[in-house]
Amino acid sequence: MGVLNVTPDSFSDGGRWYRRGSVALSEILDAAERMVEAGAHLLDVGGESTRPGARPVGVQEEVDRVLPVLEALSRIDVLVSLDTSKPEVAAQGIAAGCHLINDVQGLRNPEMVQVLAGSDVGVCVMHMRGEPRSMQADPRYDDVVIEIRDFFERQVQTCLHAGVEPERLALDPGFGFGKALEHNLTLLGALEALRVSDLPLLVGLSRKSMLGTLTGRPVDEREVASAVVAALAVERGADIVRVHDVGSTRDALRLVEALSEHREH
Ligand code: HH2
Repeated sequence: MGVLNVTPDSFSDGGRWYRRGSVALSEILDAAERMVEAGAHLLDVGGESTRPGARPVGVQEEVDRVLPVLEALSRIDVLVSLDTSKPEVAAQGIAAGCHLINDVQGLRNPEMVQVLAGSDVGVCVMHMRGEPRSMQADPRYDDVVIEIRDFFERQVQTCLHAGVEPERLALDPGFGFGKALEHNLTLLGALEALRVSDLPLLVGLSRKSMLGTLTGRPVDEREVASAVVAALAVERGADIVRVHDVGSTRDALRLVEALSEHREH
């Protein structure tokens, strides 16, 4: 899953495709095509940054950012995901043809569940502790794996009761969303233990501050670390990786695939 943020303030690609209130549509289309050529199967379009401390945006502002991009992407052959937690934005994205709603608030808003139940798109349910404004202020868990697994189980049940078929669901532990470094590392080491009902696991570690802490590198120098950690995540059970650098991730995943075929020899 390649990341395309149409925001002025995302932590790594903020301002790249969205400047002075307007969407750089032809540039974003070029970037999308490059990601697809590099091996992305799915592109994740986001109109609101969720980095710690980010300013929330209103419905209309988010729609104005993402809708032209969704319409433009419908012209290329790729699955498109919309990263939103607002049911009104999701409804408009679905009408514009997106294939998946990626909700970093994990369907906290019951209206989101209703919008999804009335559609046939895929759904990524991500775990976030608290709100982006304050989520990194001393997050604590008794047992981070059990708490996130319980959360997944509850949200899956909510979806099933509302009529969202299980084949449409993917689950994401939400690395860096209300988690300290030790929680992120524990989760990465326990991915399979998070799996609920055999549903696919999505993970987003690309360029995140955890990688900065571990390597000492600023956000624009975390490509290698991101590719390595994506490969490790896939080895440990991740089914979808959300990344900014598709080509290097693809290389790392090819190596994992080749090596795992020869594991027993
Ligand atoms: N991480 C970010 C945004 N959306 N969605 C899922 N499912 N999983 C993630 O880990 C995830 C996500 C944060 O990264 P980014 O979009 O690059 O930054 P920002 O939130 O600042 O736009």
